[in-house]
Amino acid sequence: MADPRIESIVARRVWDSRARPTLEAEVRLSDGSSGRAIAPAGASRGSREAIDLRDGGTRLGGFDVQGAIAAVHDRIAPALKGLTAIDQSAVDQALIALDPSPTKASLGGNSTIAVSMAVAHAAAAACGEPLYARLGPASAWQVPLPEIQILGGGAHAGRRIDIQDLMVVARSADSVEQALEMTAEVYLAAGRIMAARGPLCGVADEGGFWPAFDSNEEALQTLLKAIEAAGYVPGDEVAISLDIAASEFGSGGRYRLGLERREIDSDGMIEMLGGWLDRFPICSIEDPLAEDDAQGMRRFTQAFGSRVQVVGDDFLVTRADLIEQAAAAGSCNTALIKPNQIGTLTQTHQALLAAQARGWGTIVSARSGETEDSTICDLAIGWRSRQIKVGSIARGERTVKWNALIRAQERLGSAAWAGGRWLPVSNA
Ligand code: 2PG
Ligand code: MG
Repeated sequence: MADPRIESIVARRVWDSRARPTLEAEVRLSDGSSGRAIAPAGASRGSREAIDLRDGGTRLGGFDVQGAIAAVHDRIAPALKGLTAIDQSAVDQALIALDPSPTKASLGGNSTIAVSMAVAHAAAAACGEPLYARLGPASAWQVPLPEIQILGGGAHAGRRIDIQDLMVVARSADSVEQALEMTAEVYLAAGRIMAARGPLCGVADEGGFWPAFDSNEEALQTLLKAIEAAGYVPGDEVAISLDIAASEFGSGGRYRLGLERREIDSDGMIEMLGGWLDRFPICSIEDPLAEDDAQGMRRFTQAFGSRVQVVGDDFLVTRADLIEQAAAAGSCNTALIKPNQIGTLTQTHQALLAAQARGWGTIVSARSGETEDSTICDLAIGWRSRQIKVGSIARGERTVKWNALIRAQERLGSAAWAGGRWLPVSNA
């Protein structure tokens, strides 16, 4: 039978976890198979990442996506019609040819990533395989180690504290099942501790508890207490992972700690974070300095890169060229991989391969605005990314991803588990 070709592409408006519109693409193939995917949306965005094409104005806060939907119908669909769906690279090249700008400035990364992922799902359906099975050889499939948010902050919690994500990694877990159970125990313990201190104020955008604290460090102490209260050995069994998201409160080498009402420079940040690495069992730290602070990022990595995973998110924006530059400069040792930061699956894979080729770690990541789309789980498994980041263990747009990993682990068996013992702990 001839390889199925793309027959039609339809885009429609659907909704994300922040009551904002987003775009779903549905691709139909000549053999009757189909696939769909939904674009996620970030709140703490790197300035060099692909744009989200939004309508602007006052309706729906300016977030409507009629323009992005029109871009799919008027420009993308005619260009992709007739292409072989199982040749993802050719499909993505056609998308890139329509908008070669690194930020997908005219089509929007939301339009292109929804279509790129929907084509991949349609091709998998045509082949009768799960998507991850088409992304790499069976010997490479791996169920990734999750980092899971317990407390939300920064741009996801009205900047109530400066740090954005306070997460845990179940280092000693023997399966993703166990990692999720351990994380749930920590989450529930954190909820009890916070309720005992005063009213629980609900959850932040990614399902972690709303951070009603007087300082950033108090949030860290609470997380440590929650790990202990859940009965785990901090560091050895359950370690802390932070996303500082420093670009949200720092630029030009100055960092404004809103909650503590003080401003520090790059050295001050490195010193403050270094103190946390000494005092808390931290295994990973993301965007410790702002995206424009290449010097600071290099100095931080030189000082602490052997003790902790240093992750670039806003700093690298899933771009292979920026990952190569950072590796050459000695900045970061791990790349966060977000498909909508670059806009096609092929370019996302190139970024992941660039990181892996330099011996770096990779963390495939969701966004703060999410839906029931769980494509990133397939990417992490099929591309053998050792780690994954999805937000918390509460709210359906998060648990749909964790539950997908549970099913995958069941199918692939315990040998496919990435494990977590290999991650260093900063104060061990
Ligand atoms: C991040 C993500 C997820 P956002 O910064 O890593 O926490 O947030 O999607 O808002 O960029
Ligand atoms: Mg981040």
